[in-house]
Amino acid sequence: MNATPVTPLAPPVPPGPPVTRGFTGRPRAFDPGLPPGQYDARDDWPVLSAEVTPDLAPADWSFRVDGLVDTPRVWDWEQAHALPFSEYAGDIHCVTGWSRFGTRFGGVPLDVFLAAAGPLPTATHVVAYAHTGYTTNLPLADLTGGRAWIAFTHDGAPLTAEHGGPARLLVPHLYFWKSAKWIAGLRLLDHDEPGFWERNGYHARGNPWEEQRYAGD
Ligand SMILES: Nc1nc2c(c(=O)[nH]1)N[C@H]1C(S)=C(S)[C@@H](COP(=O)(O)O)O[C@H]1N2
Ligand SMILES: [Mo]
Repeated sequence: MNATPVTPLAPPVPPGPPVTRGFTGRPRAFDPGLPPGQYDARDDWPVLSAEVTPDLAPADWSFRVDGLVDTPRVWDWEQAHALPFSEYAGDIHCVTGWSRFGTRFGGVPLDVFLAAAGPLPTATHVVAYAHTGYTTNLPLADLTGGRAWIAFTHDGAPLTAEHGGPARLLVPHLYFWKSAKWIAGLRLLDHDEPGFWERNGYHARGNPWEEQRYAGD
């Protein structure tokens, strides 16, 4: 089967006013349990990809940690699956406005990969890069403390290609554009270096609870 082509995102799309639900005429459900300005997408899980979905087999997937580390490391599919797994059960938030309650992802905590590579004391930031060339930057501290994963499953099933399978970064406490699909590696740096959306005006950190959507927010 061929990979499904997805509509590329036009850079950068402001979230705009909430869309009304046609048949009730009521605005979308803004939920007090969600970060400001977000609505509950319910069962809908939109696909948002700037690139065409790659046909990336597990055998062709690898994950590197390089840059300011003691030992640059690379894991293939089997090596990564020999590492301790854990689950994330909770919400995700896209900067375009949709959120999903109670998602469930499985994977390996980033702490495990980082401990193996050994970040140097000078490392403060990370550029996450995908097998497709997509990049996004994050403070190193946002990837530690059991808050970030290399995710292989969603609801117990292998991650589908359009949602980043075979493996994606998952950093659910930040806006979802930080969760790079088809993740290939992390480069540790001693400074912040904007990634794809960040060069196009999006915020360097992207904390949804502080509504850090755009640079300057
Ligand atoms: N490689 C890659 N990763 C990406 C993106 C992308 O365009 N390419 N989009 C980001 C954005 S804006 C969001 S909201 C989520 C979307 O993930 P989903 O398509 O599984 O919902 O992936 C993020 N990771
Ligand atoms: Mo997004």
